[in-house]
Amino acid sequence: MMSEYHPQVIEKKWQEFWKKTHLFQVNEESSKKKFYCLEMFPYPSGRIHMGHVRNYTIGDAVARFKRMQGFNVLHPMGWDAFGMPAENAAIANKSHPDAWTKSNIEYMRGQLQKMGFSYDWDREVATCDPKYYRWEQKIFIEMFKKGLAYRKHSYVNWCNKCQTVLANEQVDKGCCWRCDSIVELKALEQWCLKITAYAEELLKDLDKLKGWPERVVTMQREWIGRSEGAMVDFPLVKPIEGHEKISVFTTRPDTLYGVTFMSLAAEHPLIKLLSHGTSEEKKVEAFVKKVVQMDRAKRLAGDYEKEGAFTGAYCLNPLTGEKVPVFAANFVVMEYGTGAVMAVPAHDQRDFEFAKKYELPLKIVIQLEGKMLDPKKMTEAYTEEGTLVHSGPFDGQPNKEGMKNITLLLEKEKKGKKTITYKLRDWGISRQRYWGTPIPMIYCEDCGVQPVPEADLPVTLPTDVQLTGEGGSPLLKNRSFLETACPRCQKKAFRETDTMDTFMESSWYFLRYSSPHCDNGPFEKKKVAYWLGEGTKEAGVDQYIGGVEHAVMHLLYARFFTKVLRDLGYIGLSEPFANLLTQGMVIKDGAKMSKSKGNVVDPEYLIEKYGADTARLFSLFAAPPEKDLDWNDQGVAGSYRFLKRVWTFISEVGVDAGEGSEEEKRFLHKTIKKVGDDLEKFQFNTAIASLMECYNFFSSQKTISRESLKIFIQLLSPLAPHIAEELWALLGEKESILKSGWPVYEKKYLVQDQVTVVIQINGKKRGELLCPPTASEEDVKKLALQDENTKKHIEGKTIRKAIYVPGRLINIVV
Ligand code: ANZ
Ligand code: ZN
Repeated sequence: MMSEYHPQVIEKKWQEFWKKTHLFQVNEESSKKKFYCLEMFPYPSGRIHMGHVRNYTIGDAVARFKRMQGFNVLHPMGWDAFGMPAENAAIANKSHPDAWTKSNIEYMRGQLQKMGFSYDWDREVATCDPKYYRWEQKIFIEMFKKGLAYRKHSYVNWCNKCQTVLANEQVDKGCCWRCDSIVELKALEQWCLKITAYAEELLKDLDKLKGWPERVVTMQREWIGRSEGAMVDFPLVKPIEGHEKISVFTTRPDTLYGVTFMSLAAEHPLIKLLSHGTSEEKKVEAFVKKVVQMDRAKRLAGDYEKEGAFTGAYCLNPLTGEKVPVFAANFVVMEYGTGAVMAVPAHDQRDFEFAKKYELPLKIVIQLEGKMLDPKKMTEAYTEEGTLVHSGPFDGQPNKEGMKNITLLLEKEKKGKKTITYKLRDWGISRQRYWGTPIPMIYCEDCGVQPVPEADLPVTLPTDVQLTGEGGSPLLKNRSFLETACPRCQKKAFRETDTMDTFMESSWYFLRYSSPHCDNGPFEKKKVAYWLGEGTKEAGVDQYIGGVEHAVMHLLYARFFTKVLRDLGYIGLSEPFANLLTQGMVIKDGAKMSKSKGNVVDPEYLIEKYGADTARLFSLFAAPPEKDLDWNDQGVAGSYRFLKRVWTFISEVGVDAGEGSEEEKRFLHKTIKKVGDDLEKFQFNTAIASLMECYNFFSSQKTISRESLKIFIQLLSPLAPHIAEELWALLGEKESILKSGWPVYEKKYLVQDQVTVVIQINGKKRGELLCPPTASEEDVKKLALQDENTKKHIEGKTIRKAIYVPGRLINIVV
C-alpha cells in the first residue's frame, strides 16, 4: 500500500470505472429528490481552456456533493455547435464546418473526460445535429403562427468583417462582440422575435429570482429599461397626408410648457417629407447621411457634440398652441419611444447643449424657491425637482403633481396619454451565414411568406457547399437547397437562406437534456416536469453556472424562450434557472487568459504534469468562484503537494482500529461542519483550507482512526474525486465513494469548542454560561444579563459595573 502518488494511473483507472458502472447515468426516480446541475455548454472551438476547467470544476464539485447528499443528480454536457469560427476555420483550412466542428467535439469530449467530470454522457447534445435543430424550426414556425416571429425592414447592426447582422446585445461599445470591428447600420429585411411582448413579465419576474446574483438582475433590469411617461401629439403647422402630427414619448410631461423645439431621429420618416422642396433640403440630406453612419452606441452614450439640422417645418405645442421648429438631431435614436423628442432645453441637458449651439430659446418651467433660475446665466440644464412656473393653470404645483395633472389634461383633450416604454428591442435573429439553423420559411411569388410544413422538417443544412469567404452565404448559390415548391400552390418558390442567431439553440438546450433522444417533440413533457421541478417553489435548473458575460443576452433569451414555450403549451414553467452562479475570469499576468494575449495555460499540460485532481483543486482553491482567479504556477504546485502529502500520509499512517481520541473527533466534526456549510455556499476555497488544517492536525498524530480517515476522504471527494476513490478503496471499501453518503457531524463534539464562564453577582456564583472562547466582553455581559437566574438576582437594582476575566468569569456588581 506504500506506493507513490501517480495521478495519471489512478485517474485513468477511476474514469474507466465510472464509465463501466454507469455511475452518472440517471433516470427519473420519483422517490428521490432531484437536483439539476448545469454548466453553460461550450462552443467546440478545438480545445478546452482554463475558463472551461474552472466553470466545469465548480459544477462538478456541486454535482458530486449533491449526489453524496442523496439527490438524484442530472448533470449533462453538450455542444453549442453552430457559429462563425467554424466557417472561418473552414475557409482557412479548406475543410468543411461540419467536419471541423465534429472533430473538435471528439477532441474536447476526450479532454473533458480526462478531467473526470461526472456527466451523463448518454445525454450529450450537439446543436448542429438536425435531430436537435428540427425542433427549433418547429418552435420557430409556431412562433410565426402566433405573430411572435415576423419580418421587419429596419436598420440593423452590421459587421462588415463578419458579413453579418448583430443583435443590439452583440454590440459592445459600438464594436462587434466577436471581432471588435466597428459596427455600422444597414437597411435590411430580417426575421425578428417579439421579445418585447414579454418585456413586462421579464421585468416583473426578476423579483422572483432570489437565487441570482444581484448584479445580473440589475443588468437585465437596465437592459429591459422600463420608463413611465406620456405620449404627446404635436400637430404639424402644415400637415402632410398621413402625417398630421408628431408624436413624442416623454418621461417629463411636467415640462410640456417649456418646449421650445422638436428633435427627430435622422431615420425618422418625417424628415424627408418635411424638408422636401424647402431651402433646407440639401443641408438636411447631408446631415442625415452623416448621422446614419455614426455608431449607435455612441449616439446613445451622449458624450459627443450635439448637432442637428432645421427641417424647415413647425409643429404646435398641444397645450399652448405655440409654434415649435422641427429639427433633425444626432442624439435621438429611431428605436426608442417614437424617434421624436419634445425638447425642453431649460430642463434637459442634451436639449440645453443643442439650444446653445443653435441659439434656440430657453423657457424655464420649474423653479426652486429661493433659487431663481435665470436663462441667461444658466450653464447647464436644471434637472431637479421644483415648482411649476409659466405653465398656465398648473403654476404653483409641485412638478411631480404637475406631471400627473398635465397627463390627465392631455388624456381629457385626446392630445396624449400615459405610456410605458421599454429600451428592450425585438430580437433580430437572421444571420447571413451558412453554419446555423436554416430558417424554415419559403418565399412564393403568389402566396408570399410560407412556413415549411411540419412534415417536411427538418430543413437540413446542405453539406455540399463551398465556403470561399467571399460575399454572402453559400446557400444563395446552392440551387438544390434554394429552389423548392410553394407548400400552398406548388409553384416554384425559394427558401430563406438566412440562418438563425446561435443564441436560439442555447435558449432551450437545458430542456432538451431532460430527454435528449426524444424524436416526437423537442422533449418529453413528463421528463421536463420532473427535472425542472414544474409546480415546485423553486422550479427550473437547480444550479446554473457560467460566465457573467452572458448576464444579458443568453440569460434573457433563455428566459424569453421559457415563457414562450409555456404559452405554446410545451412546459409548465416560467423561469428556466432557479439559481445562478456567475464565475469570474481566469487572469494571468494581469490580463484575461486568451490566445490573443499569449498568456494561455493549456489544461492538458496540467493534466499530464500534475493530474486532473490538482487542476481541479487549484481552480477551486485559488479564489472564490465569483471572483477572478489569478493564475500562478506556485499555487498549482502547492495544490499538487497537498494531494501528494494526503496520499503518502494515508498510505503510511498507523491506522487505529479504535474510536479515535476526543481531540481527533473534535477536529474531525468541526471540519465536517465547515466543509459542508462551505460547499452549500460554494465557498470551495475555505472548504479546502479547513481540509488542509484537518490534515495538518491528523499528520501530527501517531495514529488516526480508520473512521476519521474515511470521513476526511469523503469530504475531499467532490473536490478531488479520483484520489478520493483510490484512497477509499485502499481503506477497504468496495463501492464508489459517491454512494457512501455525506458525513454528518455530531453537535456534541462542536460544543467542546466553547468555554464555561462563571457568572457572579457581587462576587457570589449565581450561574454558568457556555460561550465561544473568542466572545467579547460585551457579548458575555449581554448573555449573562439574559440569564434567568441572573435576572432574578439583579431585579430592581442598578448595575454599577461588570468585571470580566476572559474565558473564566464575569462579576456583576450591583
Ligand atoms: C422631454 C423631456 C424633458 C425629457 C426633460 C427629459 C427631460 P428615459 O428615461 O431613458 O426613458 N427621448 C425620448 N425618445 C428618445 C429617443 N428616441 N432618442 C433619444 N431620446 C429620447 O428617457 C426618456 C426621455 O428621453 C424622454 O423624456 C425624451 O426626453 C428622451 F426635462 O422628453 B424627455
Ligand atoms: Zn404559392
